[in-house]
Amino acid sequence: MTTQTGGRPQSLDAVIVGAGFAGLYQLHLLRDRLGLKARVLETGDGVGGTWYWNRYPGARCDSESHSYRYFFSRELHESWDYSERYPGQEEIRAYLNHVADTLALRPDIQLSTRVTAAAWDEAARRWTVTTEAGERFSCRWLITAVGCLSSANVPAIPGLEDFRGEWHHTGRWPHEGVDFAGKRVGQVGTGSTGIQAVPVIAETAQTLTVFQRTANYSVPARNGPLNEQRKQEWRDNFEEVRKLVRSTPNAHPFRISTDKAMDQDAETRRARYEKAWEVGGLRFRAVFHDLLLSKAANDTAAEFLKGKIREIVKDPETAAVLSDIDHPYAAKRPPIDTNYFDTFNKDHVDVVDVRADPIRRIVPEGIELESGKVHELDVIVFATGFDAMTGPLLSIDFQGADGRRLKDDWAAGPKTWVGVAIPGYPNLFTVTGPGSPSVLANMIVPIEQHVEWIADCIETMEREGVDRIEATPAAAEAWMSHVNDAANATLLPQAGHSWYLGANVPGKPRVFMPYAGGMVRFRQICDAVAARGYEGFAMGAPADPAAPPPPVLAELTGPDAPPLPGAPAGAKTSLIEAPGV
Ligand code: N01
Repeated sequence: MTTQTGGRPQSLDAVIVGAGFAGLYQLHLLRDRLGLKARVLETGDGVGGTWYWNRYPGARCDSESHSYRYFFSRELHESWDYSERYPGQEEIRAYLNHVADTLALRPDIQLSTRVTAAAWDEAARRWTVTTEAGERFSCRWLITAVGCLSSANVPAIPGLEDFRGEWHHTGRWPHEGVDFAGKRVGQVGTGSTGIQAVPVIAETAQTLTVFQRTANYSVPARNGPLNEQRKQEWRDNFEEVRKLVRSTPNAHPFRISTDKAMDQDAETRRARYEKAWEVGGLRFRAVFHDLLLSKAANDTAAEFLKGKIREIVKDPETAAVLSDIDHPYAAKRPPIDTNYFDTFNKDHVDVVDVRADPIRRIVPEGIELESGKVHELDVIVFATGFDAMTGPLLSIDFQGADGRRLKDDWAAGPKTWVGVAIPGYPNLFTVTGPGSPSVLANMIVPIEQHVEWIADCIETMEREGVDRIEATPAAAEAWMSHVNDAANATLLPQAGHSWYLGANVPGKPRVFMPYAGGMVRFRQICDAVAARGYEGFAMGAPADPAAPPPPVLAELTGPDAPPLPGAPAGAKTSLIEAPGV
């Protein structure tokens, strides 16, 4: 591999940062469809992105196998079977390696390469990308495929450096694994990750103490092997599944009911929840249309789920701690599990309520609480989440037009035009950036949509000889205001401590980052932006700070908006009809 550490940077048409689902597909399109000289730069020493890093015990996707895969190629689809209802981390990583081999992507992926900075050169109309090792690349197009949840958030608890045992963050799990046998393990965090890890860690640990700050709902995943008949069914129904995931607001392969919880009598409601509990998984969210729109509706689901915790967990005090949930169901990302609550019935597993008695510090022997009680531990597992959405982007020192810096421009929160472009940063595209539906949907679908939209845009610019494209400030302002309106039309902001709002990272601005207006609406808006000659963008010259907001947004989201694609005749299109999650 030729690289330059001094002198002239290596020249490419496009640099893609990250070799997960987004980066691999972006490389395929730019190189194999557009014929560009493109390279992926990836920090890890293998492909896989999220699934390369998150090797913690129990790591598994919450999207169902037949929907958690690329949909752009039938051949690729037919060349791969997952073995279980939900794909495990190892299998997803194997799938992405299979994709890299099948599409012969490896020669254009540079591993073990962390991008640290990127600077826009206005005169040359190119980006210079710099890596940690000091290599430099010059490119016309720069695409970040860095994921939404890739900056591990290790809480700044004093004393961690003095801890005598070992500690690990789930998002940076050692490749050789961690041996818990005979060890006293403490786990901090009970989000989707923590809830997956607890039952598996408990299988071998001598003791497991779970430090819970916010109690959480969880629905059984009902994972299990897929038999041959089911695998064949998914192969045969490729087109149907593809159509389905592209037609639902959350991009999952099931429809959200049009029935409202409060229109049912209590008995019918309960029967519907019971059935969804048996079916398992994120489908529980789809039982009623209004679960994220009406607090009264949500309360009925919340009470049902809290009741289940009290039924499963035998010790009433433990059950009370685990079911003392302070936010509406699904206002934070709803976890699904395999035996999570049941695990607390084991004698060697316990929960500590660190909202009642907060963690004061880490001492050499373990974790000390405000009350002075010390929990002695050999291993601490931080299942404490991520500096989500903006973290991975801000870990790169982006210097845009006129020397502006992204960390300054986003000091009060991120600003993008349809999640994909940032005013002041020409020719930079952010796959599933802040303001995209991303994490509120089955990720593969928004990733494919963004990657294809970016490839189409670059293809148009290359064909038309446009060497510069930049989102206007007014487009980004209007979009973030719409993202905010979409969130406020739901109960999502009511989980005040959620990472959707950036509330899990001290000092981070509280801005609702993902787009809750649904994937169907989002695709419709992005398609219209392109069809109308890239509205909201300036082409060939710097964006005019005084340009008006793009009319496309008001036309597609205002009171006279046309129906969403696939909506029944006569359906209205108000924001609250299309919430994601
Ligand atoms: O992280 P989280 P995660 N002291 O931020 C607690 C995706 N995912 O890794 O809620 C004590 O949700 C924190 O407490 P609180 C999915 O999108 C997908 O679990 O801030 N506790 C919380 O309990 C998910 O949403 C899959 O009060 C502290 C936990 O740590 C996202 O990743 C599987 C603390 C963090 O929960 C992130 O999930 C797994 C402190 N100082 C995850 N700091 C798939 O299926 C934090 N906490 C694809």
